[in-house]
Amino acid sequence: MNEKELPPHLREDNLSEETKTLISSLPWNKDFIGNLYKYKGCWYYPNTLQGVLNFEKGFKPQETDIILASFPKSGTTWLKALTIALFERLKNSNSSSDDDLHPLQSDNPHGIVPFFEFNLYLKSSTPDLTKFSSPRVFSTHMPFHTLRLTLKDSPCKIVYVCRNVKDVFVSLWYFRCAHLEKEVDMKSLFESLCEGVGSFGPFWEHVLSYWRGSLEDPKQILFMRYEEMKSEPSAQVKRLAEFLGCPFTEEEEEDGSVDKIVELCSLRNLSGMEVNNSGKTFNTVPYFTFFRKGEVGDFKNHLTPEMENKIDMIIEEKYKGSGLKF
Ligand code: PAP
Repeated sequence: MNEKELPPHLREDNLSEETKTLISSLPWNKDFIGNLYKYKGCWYYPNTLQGVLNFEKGFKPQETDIILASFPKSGTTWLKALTIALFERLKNSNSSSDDDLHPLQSDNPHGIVPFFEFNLYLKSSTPDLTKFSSPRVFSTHMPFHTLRLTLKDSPCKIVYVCRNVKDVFVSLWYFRCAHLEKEVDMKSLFESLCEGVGSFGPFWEHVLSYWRGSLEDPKQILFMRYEEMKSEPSAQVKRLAEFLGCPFTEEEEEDGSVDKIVELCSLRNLSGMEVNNSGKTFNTVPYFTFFRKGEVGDFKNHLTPEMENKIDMIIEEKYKGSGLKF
């Protein structure tokens, strides 16, 4: 594949000399996109790793920061939209008129809440963060054990969204096919996921790092599940609002504010917006590729019984004794 066709975070053209030296000592692998390097237990494409290293070097947390974390394809876009809408409602209660465009109508959730490693820190360890007002909301796909080293003892809040790995896999396959504009071999993507070798993998360690973190400190980490957000959206949005310190008032609950946010952030509504059909991320990924079916259990239309069995066995082994169930 021609490197120049890839979004910047998947390429290998932005590495400092220091990073080149570092990666020459790291475990190495390769997939259909390019080289992967294992850093602190997690696999990264080279430029993404540069973003992680820049973040580690330069990020200074503030106490009020909010970090939205996930393994790719677990509900990141949705969680970002809900968080944006929850804070926006606080601003809007008195000051705005009906003609004001909601932020979600003028930009995609990824444009409003950038990733540390793909966007803000991709090229520099000292990006300009002055445009973020408090609470600053950021996102990441890094595992918690990496994130926590940079956050040190900061009390900033982390929301992690987790999704059934089988649906994550199917979603990832569609996403890769869409942005590479070719049909990616499903079997080899499946094998890499099972072996844990893939961008931000292994999946199991990723989920477990946040799961354990949330058990240790439930005030700092909220562990959410895509499946619960689908089956009881209002309850989950209220839970998110409480954790973020902006709970719904009784009055709001009575006037249907919760349902309005659920509706505003629904897949149907967001994917129909002009901005999400025409724009691209900082990394040139078209916004529309973040919206597809949004169903629980779509894996049943794609995985063979053998594939399902294989994943079930891995899940059982990896999550044994952790209290985490799918
Ligand atoms: P990312 O990690 O690359 O940002 P992410 O948003 O986590 O991607 O995952 C995309 C999935 O979330 C897609 O799932 P699917 O392929 O199974 O359909 C996408 O459809 C789904 N999704 C995006 N927005 C929403 C939403 N508002 N509600 C529910 N699901 C959504």
